[in-house]
Amino acid sequence: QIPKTQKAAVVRDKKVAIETVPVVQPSELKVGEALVKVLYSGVCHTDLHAQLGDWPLVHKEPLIGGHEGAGIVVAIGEHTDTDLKIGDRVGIKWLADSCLKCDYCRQGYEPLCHQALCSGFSVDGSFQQYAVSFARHLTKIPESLPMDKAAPILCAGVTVYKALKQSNARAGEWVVIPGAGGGLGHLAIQYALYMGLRVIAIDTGAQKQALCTKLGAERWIDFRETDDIVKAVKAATPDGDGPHAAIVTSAVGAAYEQALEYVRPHGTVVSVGLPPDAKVSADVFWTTFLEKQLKGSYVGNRQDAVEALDIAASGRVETTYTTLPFAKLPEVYGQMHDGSLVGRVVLDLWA
Ligand code: 8ID
Ligand code: ZN
Repeated sequence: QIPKTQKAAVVRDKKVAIETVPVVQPSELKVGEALVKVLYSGVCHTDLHAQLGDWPLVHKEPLIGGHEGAGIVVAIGEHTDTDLKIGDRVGIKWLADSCLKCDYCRQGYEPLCHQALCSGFSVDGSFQQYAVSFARHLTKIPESLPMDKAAPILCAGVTVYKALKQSNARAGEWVVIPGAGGGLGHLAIQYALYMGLRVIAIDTGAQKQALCTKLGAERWIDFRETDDIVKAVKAATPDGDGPHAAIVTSAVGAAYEQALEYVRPHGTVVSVGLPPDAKVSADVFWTTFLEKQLKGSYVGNRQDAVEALDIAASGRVETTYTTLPFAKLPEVYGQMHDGSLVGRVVLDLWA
């Protein structure tokens, strides 16, 4: 019942096209691998970076992108040590595999494993109807969470949830989210509220403003209409000292420029967005004198993924997305590139 061919979005030479490609058959799976029938996949800005080839990293070529895949296990490689069963609902996340034995994996820093493999980058991802993934890194999707709603949690959700944990911001404190109207940002607003934080959203345009406000951001700053971002962010907190943390989810470097300036003394800037060639400039005197911190946060581990999905299953976090047929992917990249996408797009692989 597994077909011989399928539809896949294939990147070649910085261009993406929907093609018909072979399906890896169950008998071809290696130990540790599982075949997942992908129902939905979210589209992350990372997929666009991969297509454009703008990161200082090399991906496989040709490449099938996608790393927010929600699907069903249809086959498992022989002799695989796993609790997964055929029919299980699972998520394919960015981290496709890691060794689980090294220093980093043992401490739960799985994304830092030297043997880490990334879905839709170093191995083919979820922009195909049948994806091969690794049983030990697939994440079970809670029964009560619909598959389309689960998809964006597998990268955007887990990433911002982890970043918020890394910020050390506690209930009652303020967090600013540059990029709040995008895929990661609109989920960051919701996870922040779930953690009891108060939210300042930065992005641009009436639609993103409406979304951020609806989701519970108490302050809105339009980066295109504001001359002095530092002043505006500081003024947005009751004592004028600025927020306790910034979760920067913008895909362009400009959003990083003032972040260390506007967080309050002892505040933390968590860098999440991955613009190529961007720099954060930190004034050594004031960073030291005011005890400010800059931290990078890169996706999350298996446990973060389970927690992020659980919170979504509770209904406290919900993706604002548009579901589109698979074939629309190139157009979605276009909108993402010009910044007009609000929230997330989820592709229906079978529409
Ligand atoms: O693990 C990680 N660190 C991780 C995981 C997943 C994604 C990092 N990322 C990276 C992506 O590779 C990308 O660089 O996070 C970035 C954002 O991904 P996304 O949320 O999927 O992108 P989006 O939906 O396009 O949202 C970006 C938002 O930023 C706004 C845009 O308007 C958009 O809403 N933005 C821009 I462009 N410039 C801004 C600025 N100067 C800005 N917001 C505030 N200030
Ligand atoms: Zn992603």
